[in-house]
Amino acid sequence: MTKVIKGGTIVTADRTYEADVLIDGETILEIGENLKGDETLDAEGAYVMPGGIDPHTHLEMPFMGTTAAETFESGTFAAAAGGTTMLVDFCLPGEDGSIRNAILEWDRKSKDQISVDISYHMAITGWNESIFEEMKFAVDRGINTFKHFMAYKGALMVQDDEMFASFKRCAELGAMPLVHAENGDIVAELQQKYLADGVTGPEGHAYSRPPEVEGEAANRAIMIADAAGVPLYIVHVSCEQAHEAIRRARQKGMRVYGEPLIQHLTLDESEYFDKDWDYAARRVMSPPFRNKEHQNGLWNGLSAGSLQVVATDHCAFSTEQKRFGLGDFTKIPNGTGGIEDRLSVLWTHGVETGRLTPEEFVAVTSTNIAKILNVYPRKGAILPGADADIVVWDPKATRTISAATQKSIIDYNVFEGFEVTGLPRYTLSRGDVVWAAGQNSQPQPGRGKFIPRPAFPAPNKALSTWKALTAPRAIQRDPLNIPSGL
Ligand code: DUC
Ligand code: ZN
Ligand code: ZN
Ligand code: ZN
Repeated sequence: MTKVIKGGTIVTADRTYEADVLIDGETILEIGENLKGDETLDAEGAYVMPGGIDPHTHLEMPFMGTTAAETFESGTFAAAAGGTTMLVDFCLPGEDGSIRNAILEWDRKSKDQISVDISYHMAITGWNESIFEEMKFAVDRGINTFKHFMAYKGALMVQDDEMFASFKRCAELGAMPLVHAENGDIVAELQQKYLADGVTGPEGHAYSRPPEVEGEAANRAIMIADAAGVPLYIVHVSCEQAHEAIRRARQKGMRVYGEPLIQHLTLDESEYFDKDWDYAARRVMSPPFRNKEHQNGLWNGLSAGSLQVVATDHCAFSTEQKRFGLGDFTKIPNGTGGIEDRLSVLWTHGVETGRLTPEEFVAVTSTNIAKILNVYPRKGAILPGADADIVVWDPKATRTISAATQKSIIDYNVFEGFEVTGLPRYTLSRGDVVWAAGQNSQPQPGRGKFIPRPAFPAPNKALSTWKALTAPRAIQRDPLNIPSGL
């Protein structure tokens, strides 16, 4: 069974050209002119792009005394409706701390529900050497990224020695560490200070997590990764302090990647102040939304290449769940959604405004992600042999974002009222049309697959600039690589 996507303009991360795409079963067979297939999808007036990849979601994840309400079924339906064909979800060990059991649990929960493809990042929430054996199991199963929380003291937070041990093991296994960069000790103390001062509402969340705590943690994680000789991916970069750390590291030759969220790019801290409690609490996430200056910095980073990908950190709670934090902002479940709206909001606020080219849009929503997470060119590419994960993008279609019409099962949307231009006409996942504008039909739960992401190529000395730890004594330099003056 073949399909041809006809009459569209193909946009990849490096070029834009007119051609048809012939799909045979699950993969792209040919790209060229006047192609014919058993079935034709009309792409006149549309762009044909690699399907979006959301590198950061938390579906049905137990967190802060409750469980994220977006399910694998509703989350992947929302993804498909928004042009996203793969997501990378965070797999979190349970009470027993076992990575192996966490993978089995995530497989069990997701298998019959997912309608687009997924992959996992594994969370490291503590350290002992037996975890190393389990990390091997994860890497063998195609999980090549390990997330470390530097915040959430008393729950998920890891200490520097635990991170260093884990990062060194990542280096050995050809895996890459990820960090949630916020200084959890300082956050915990600021939370108590604001509560003691009588600040109990959602604004206290923003006050207690200032950009400085994020910048400090980003710098610390970069140093630890460098010492361990491993690349580093910093999730939800929200401020200039963290961005600056990444920029500086990259300039020095370190492989450090930064992931801003569509929320931080378009929503600012005014969402927390002088608003009703529910409105503000629905927007509580970590890190919190920042001011316009930080926001502009993130946009600049995307165009300059110092930030490489755009994610959502989709971790969605109902209003009822948010109300667990009435009277104490530290108990408001942290998280917002965006899985369905990431592409259209980024197109509207990025491409339509001239901040990003269409090619850059494809790079930051798909291709760069596939490359950084080692699943390219199976995903993130319009090339013969690649999975036919494609979005036929109508740059003229418009929508007013609203919880009333979304596929997500959450009772609100942080982008409520946003007017967007640019929406999927068709979303294809491994050759199947999983979304067609106007048809509104739900893709088949369970058709999505787990996509293994193999270990990265052999650890390489080029991954570290910290010669002091690896070089023979005679040529040791100080940690900043400043010549010793001899
Ligand atoms: N931040 C959130 O807002 N939610 C989930 C986890 C996180 O780090
Ligand atoms: Zn996080
Ligand atoms: Zn998060
Ligand atoms: Zn997250």
